[in-house]
Amino acid sequence: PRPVEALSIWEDARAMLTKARAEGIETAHERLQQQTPHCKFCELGVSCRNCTMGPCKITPKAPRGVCGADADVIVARNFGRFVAGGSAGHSDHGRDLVEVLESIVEGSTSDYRITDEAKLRRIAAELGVTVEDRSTMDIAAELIDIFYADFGSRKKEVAFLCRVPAKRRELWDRLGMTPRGVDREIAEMMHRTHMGCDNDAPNTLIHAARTALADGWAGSMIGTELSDVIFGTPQPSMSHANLAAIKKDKVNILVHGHNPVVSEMILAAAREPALIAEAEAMGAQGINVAGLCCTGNELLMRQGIPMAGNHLMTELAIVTGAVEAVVVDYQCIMPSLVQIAGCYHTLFIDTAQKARFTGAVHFDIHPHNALEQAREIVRMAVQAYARRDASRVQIPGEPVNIMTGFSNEAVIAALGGSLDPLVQAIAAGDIRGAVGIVGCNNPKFQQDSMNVGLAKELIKKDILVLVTGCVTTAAGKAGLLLPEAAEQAGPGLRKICGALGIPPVLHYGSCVDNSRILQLCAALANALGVDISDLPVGASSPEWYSEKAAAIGLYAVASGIYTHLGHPPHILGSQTVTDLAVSGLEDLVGASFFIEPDPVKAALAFDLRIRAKRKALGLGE
Ligand code: SF4
Ligand code: WCC
Ligand code: FE2
Repeated sequence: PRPVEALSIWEDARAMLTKARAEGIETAHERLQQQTPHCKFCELGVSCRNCTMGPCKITPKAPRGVCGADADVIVARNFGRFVAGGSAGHSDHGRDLVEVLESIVEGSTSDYRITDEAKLRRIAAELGVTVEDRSTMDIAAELIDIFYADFGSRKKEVAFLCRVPAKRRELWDRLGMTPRGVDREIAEMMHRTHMGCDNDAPNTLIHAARTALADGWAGSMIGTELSDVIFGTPQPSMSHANLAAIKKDKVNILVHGHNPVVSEMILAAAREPALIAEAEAMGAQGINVAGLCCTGNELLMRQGIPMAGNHLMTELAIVTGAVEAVVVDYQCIMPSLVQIAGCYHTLFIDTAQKARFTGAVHFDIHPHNALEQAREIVRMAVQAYARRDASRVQIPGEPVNIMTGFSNEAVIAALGGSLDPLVQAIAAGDIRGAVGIVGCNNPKFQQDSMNVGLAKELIKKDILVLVTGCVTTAAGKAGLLLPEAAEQAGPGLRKICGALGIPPVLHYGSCVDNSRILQLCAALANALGVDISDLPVGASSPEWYSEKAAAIGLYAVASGIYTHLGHPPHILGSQTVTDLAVSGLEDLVGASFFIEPDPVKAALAFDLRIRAKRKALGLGE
């Protein structure tokens, strides 16, 4: 086995990997070794299973599948479906929030309510809904119709395109990239990639971009905005991160997955005095809820709940032996968690009909029964505390403090009510540009080495960093989400952070909250009267693994944002597709991908790009 030092940069991860090995528990790292070397054809994207004349794989001796599809067509089709999968994930998450809002309006739930009425009214007005002299529920009802329609086929474009700079919208119209409806684009991608349909790789990729844009500017954006409406718009607050967020003397419940709909209820139940009393009666010092992955981000942003870990920490969190229950909804939940939980007293509880895990305890959670079900789950966790084996408990290290809660609303408030001070700071060169670092862990990389390495390099160059998803915990554990981290930034960024009391790396939320970054870029472009592709900004997913990350990367590029990936998607088997991704898209949409495994070199590439964009805007370097 590889030394644990090579697998992760973190002490808490290394300690738990060592414990897992001693206890005979297998993790993603071991399974990656079992899977290596990977199938070369799949890695290059040149295998096709889209019909039963195949499966086919492209080789120099067999350059076409049975139907005649060549490597370009097969790679483009596979990548298109990959992006459709990712877009479906975020967008179905967004739809779930529309359904919760609908339950609120219909009165079929009292567990959820509209927390940020002002935001609901603001969004409605933005989308052309009459808000004067109307009740919030009335407005909400109309908004629900608009958002449901965004998923369908009746529209020419999704609602939030009103936020996109005019130049960009014209460009999308010209290219056939304007997203019309979320489900429509996803379904059309499945159709196009059926045998005998879209057999022109660039054409398939344009639709892949349209599908991703439907995710970014509709599915994800609806998810973010309605989460704020229902659970509150994030405001800056303090919390902490790493495995020490798990408490030795408390009942520990880890929430994992993505949507705040379930995890907010678990948290609400865990805060109820009666259940806390039950925990104390079991000899515990209370109930501790900590987060994993994105639902952790959601609770962190709005409720200050600590983050136990990101993607590659999810197995290791259970290995502490101190977790009573892992409660999941959907996405990024390794099925191996069921087996690892089974090695301890840990309950693994799934809550969504669309994400069941063999061997899990299942709760069917819906808006009308959510809090009641959450209470039952918390009670089970409290009872599991009695079965904890103290001799197997090991919680490594001390938690690291973090500052969280940077919604655009919070940022604008911190700037005194408008984006102008930020525009001025960019114009003056104190902040030379901004890069969103987002996405995952992948056992193919030393955990968080690139996520953290890139963030550190960028802030040195006076480039503001925004983080979401699993990069949040990485940046947090590295101490970068604290105002003190400004000491590691260049002089300009240090000055601005000092004046505002903010970190040089801002936590912008979960993966669907990348829509907040899109919205910010659009607002900046509109403020300057330019297109998003003219801005000195970039995006990066250094250690990405998921279909969702590919969709995010593609909507970023299609929105005009130069985007870094630490490793390529499965497209290298097609020169046409690869060339388009890393350069051809630049001519079409004013941005492209670049692939770079070295964080120092990636930061240099961003630096060059930002330099060029600043010059073009007449801002000096
Ligand atoms: Fe083979 Fe074409 Fe069928 Fe794909 S669609 S499996 S390339 S015959
Ligand atoms: Ni978003 Fe990546 Fe984490 Fe999952 S939770 S692992 S897609 S970054
Ligand atoms: Fe996520």
